[in-house]
Amino acid sequence: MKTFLSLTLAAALTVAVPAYAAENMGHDMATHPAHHSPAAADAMSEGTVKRLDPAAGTVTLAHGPIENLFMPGMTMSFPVQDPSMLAGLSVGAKVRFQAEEVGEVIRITKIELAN
Ligand SMILES: [Cu+2]
Repeated sequence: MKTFLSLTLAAALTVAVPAYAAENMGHDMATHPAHHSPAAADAMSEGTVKRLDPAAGTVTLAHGPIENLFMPGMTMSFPVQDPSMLAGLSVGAKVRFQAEEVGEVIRITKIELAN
């Protein structure tokens, strides 16, 4: 009887552990795609320039997920920290950028051409 219980327990664990791990992995990949990146804290987000407004100091980006802001991909306008950061950018350019939330305002603190 003791042997039977041990085998049953071992079988249950063998099945339960991989199922749990697989479920967790799926969750992570779906909601936090860059979570395990070693440089996640200051990772650059990616985007494409859709519109530039140097007078207003804003750039509209179609951006991918912004990990540090928990923001999914979308198209939106960002104020930049300094309008001079827009120099060298053009509509259609692929960029990497860092966006930070200061108070209630999200600003781009770094932006560069991706290639
Ligand atoms: Cu956004």
